[in-house]
Formats: sequence, structure tokens, C-alpha cells
Amino acid sequence: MVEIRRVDAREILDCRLEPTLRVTVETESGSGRADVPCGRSRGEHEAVDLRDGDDRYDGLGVRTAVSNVTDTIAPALTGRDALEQRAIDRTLIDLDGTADKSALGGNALTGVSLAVLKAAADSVDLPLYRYIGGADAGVLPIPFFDLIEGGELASSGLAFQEHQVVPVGADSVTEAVRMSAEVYYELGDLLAERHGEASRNVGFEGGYTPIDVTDPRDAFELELAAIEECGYDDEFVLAADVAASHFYDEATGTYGLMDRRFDRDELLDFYEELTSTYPVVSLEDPLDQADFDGFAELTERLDIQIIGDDLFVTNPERLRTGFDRGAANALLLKVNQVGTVSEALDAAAAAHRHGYAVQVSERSGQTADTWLADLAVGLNAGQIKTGVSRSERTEQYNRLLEIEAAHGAISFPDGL
Ligand code: 2PG
Ligand code: MG
Repeated sequence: MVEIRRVDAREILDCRLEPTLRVTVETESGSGRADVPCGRSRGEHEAVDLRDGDDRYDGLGVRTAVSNVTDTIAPALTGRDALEQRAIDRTLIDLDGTADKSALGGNALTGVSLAVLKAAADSVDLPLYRYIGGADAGVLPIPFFDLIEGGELASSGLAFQEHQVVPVGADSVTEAVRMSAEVYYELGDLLAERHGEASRNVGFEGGYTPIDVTDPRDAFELELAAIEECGYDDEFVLAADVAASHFYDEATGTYGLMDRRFDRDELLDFYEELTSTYPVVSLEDPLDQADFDGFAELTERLDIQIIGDDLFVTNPERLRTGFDRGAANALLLKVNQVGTVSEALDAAAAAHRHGYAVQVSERSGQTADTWLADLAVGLNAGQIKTGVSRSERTEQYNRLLEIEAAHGAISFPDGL
């Protein structure tokens, strides 16, 4: 047993200068500190991010969530065994008592659950990924680099939220990161040349946000040109987080992109055209988050990875609906969407059992805390997305580089 001695929380800031929680857990033999990420393009069914709603920080303060940790959660966890992650998470879920974690806050629960995990790993002197995955943890993830941003992450006319390049030809994470960085520099130069210097400006995750590029095909063309210029034609494929719920209009049942409206069938045809024209191997949230049938149809129709993010919100129950209907074939894993580590691990295990891939993901509001990188390795997920070029992103890459350098026996997937 590793006894929990102290649980504390405070309000800190994420990469967007918005408040979030930092939770610290001390045990008899170690400690853990975890920061909670926050989403901007959030799914409707995510665990509730509890915000104060007063006049501090435009209502975004998290003092209530902080005091839920210090006044309600801390007394219940003090004296408990930090190694019993599932029992701890059960207590958190019961203390909250709501289905959407709105009583204590999904953000409060996420912070505590992750801090307990980190404190336990530290207490038994294991790297976090090793504590999560045990002897089995051994695969570094292929990063999906969000080189051109749109949607809710940018102030441009691009409807798709992320246009990603994926270095499937790399044979290590060290090479994957280097090659992708080179493509990123090249794309910056190319954008400046073709679309003016201002097109180098970046969005929330460090990807470029060219204002006059409004067609996803043009974004893919630009990425391919940069890849070619670097001589990496065979090493990269493309992917996108469409985040379609955010340009879906429920009243008309249509999607607004490229200055026109698409009904579901037209959008499905558009995806077919996209994937037959470009080496696009993965589409995240290609349809509205309520449209399980549309996801199923697309999964059947295209022979590529279809990821559910807003669709599943890392929720084992929504995943089950996906399995039953054949909707998507991959899960985007975000711990704070569901609110505890155990539930996120359950979602990942269920996905793997049903032959679904798992991509571990950041949020657009992130901090420099690197538990995310360790989680991807611990789960042998094989895929991670963590944006591109700002510190809260590069710290994740740096952590992956560190894991690879320190543990040479670890492998890198030879494709998706
Ligand atoms: C997504 C993410 C992050 P957010 O939709 O996948 O890339 O956005 O964290 O704002 O939900
Ligand atoms: Mg998404």
C-alpha cells in the first residue's frame, strides 16, 4: 500500500491564458502533480467542465472546482491507497454522483485522478508510461501533426479543424518529429510565398492559418507540396480532424463549408473524392456527433481510419453504440472528456477488443504537463495527436524523444 497523505489543488492557466486546475497528490513515498487540459470544440456529451461563471476571467474561473477538490475530495482520499486507481476513481464518481460529473466538475475529477496516477508511479519509482502499461508498454506513437488549422481553432475560412501530416515512413519517433518539423518549416515558406507573410500566423495548436485558403483540398495540396519539396513523398500520408459538428446546422440537416451547404450524401461523396484524390488515411469526426448511422455508412464505404471524437467523447457507453452500429473504427482518447483515468482506460480497452484503433489526444487548451505522451506509450496506442509548435505541444514531443532515447528497446509502428 502507498498511502495518500495530501491532496491539494489550485487555479493555473492553460496555453490560451484561460484558468484550469493543477492538482497535487502527496503519498508516504512520492508525489504527483497533474494539469487538466480544456477543449474549445467540445463534444455535447463530454463530462462537464465546471466554471465559476462570475466576473473573474470572463466567468471561466475554476475556484469552485478547486474547492471541490480541497473540501470534498481531499478528505475522502486521505489515507487511501494510491495504487488502487480504480477504487480511487470509483470514489470520485460516487462523490460526484451525476452522470455528467457536473456536481464536482469533470475538470476537478480529471485532475485528481491523474495526480493520483502520477503520485502512484512516482511512489513505486516507475516512469509514468511503465506504471500505466507495465511490462507490455513498448510502442511509441506515430504523431499526427496539425500543420494547417481551421474551424474553431483558427480565425480563417477553413471549415475542417485540422489538416494533418502523418510521418508513417519514419522508423522512430525521433525521425518522425524531425521530418515533420522540416515539412512544417517548408510549408511556412511556401505559404508566405504563395499567400503572403501573414499566412504564417498560427492557430491554437501552432498550425498555420492562411486566411484565403478555404478549401480543404487546397490545404492538402499545400501540405503535399511541402512534403515533396523536402523529398519525403513516400514517407508521409495525410489526415484530418473535420470536427463536422461545428459546421453542422441541425435545423436544415446540412453542413456549411466552402461557401455552400452540403447534405449528408453530398458530404459523403466529397470525402470519397478527397480520399481518392489525396493520400488521406484518417478522418476524425467527419459527420455530426449525433449521426451514428452516417459514421457507419462512411466507415463501410471508405477503406480508411474513421475516428470518433465528439461522437464517442471517450465514453464507454457511446463507444458501445458505435460497436453495435459499426460507426467509425477508431477512438480519440481524451481523459477529461470522461473525467477519470479508469474510465479512459476502459474506453481504450473496449476499443482494442472491438478492433478499433486508439489515438491519444491533447485538447486545444493544454499545459506543458506531459502525462499525455506517457499515456500514449503506456497504452501502446500507436498514435498521438498533440498539435504542432507551441511549448505545450513540443513538450509532449520532447517527452516522447526522451522515452525513446532512454529505452532503446521500445518500438515504433511501421504504419497505422
Ligand atoms: C479536437 C480538439 C483538439 P478541443 O477536436 O480534437 O485538437 O479540440 O480540444 O478544442 O476539443
Ligand atoms: Mg476532434
